[in-house]
Amino acid sequence: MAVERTLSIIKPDAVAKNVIGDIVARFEKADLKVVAMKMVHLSDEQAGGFYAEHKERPFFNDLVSFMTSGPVVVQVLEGEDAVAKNRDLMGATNPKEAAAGTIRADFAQTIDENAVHGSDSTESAAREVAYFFSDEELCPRTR
Ligand code: RTP
Ligand code: MG
Repeated sequence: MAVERTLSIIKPDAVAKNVIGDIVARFEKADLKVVAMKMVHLSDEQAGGFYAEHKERPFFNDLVSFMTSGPVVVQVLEGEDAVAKNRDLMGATNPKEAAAGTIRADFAQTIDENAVHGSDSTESAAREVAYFFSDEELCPRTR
C-alpha cells in the first residue's frame, strides 16, 4: 500500500460540540499523521467552490449554509492508504447508517450535519489539499 495524503474537515457541528480533539485522536490512533492544519470560518465562495461538484444537487444551498455556519478545522492527513482509511474512520455519509464506532456514528445525528469531510479518491485529495493549502504549508514528518 502506498503512503497517501487526504483532506479532512472537522465540520461546524463538531467544532461547536467541542470534539476537535476527540476526532483528531481517532486519526492519530489509526496512524494517520497531521501534516497541515488550520481553523477557518469559510465564506460562501470558499464553501461553494469546495463543494462545486454538488452545485446542481438539491442539498447544495443547505450544505453551503451549514459549512459557513461556524469555523471548521481543515487538515491534511498522511499515511498508508490514507484516503480509504479516513473514509472508514468517518463512516457512512448518513450517521444513521454509519457503522458503530465510526466518527459519524459517535459525533453526528443527521446527514446534513455529519461532523467530518474526507476526500473520496486520491484525485479529489490532490485537488482538495491544493484548494486549502500551499506547498509551503504542508509539513513533511521527518521524525
Ligand atoms: P463529504 O464530501 O462531506 O465528506 O461527505 P460524503 O463524501 O460522505 O458525501 P457527499 O455525497 O460528497 O455529500 C457531501 C455532503 O452533502 C450533504 N448531503 N446531503 N440530504 C442529502 O441527501 C445529502 N446528501 C449529501 C452531506 O452533509 C454530505 O456530507
Ligand atoms: Mg464527498
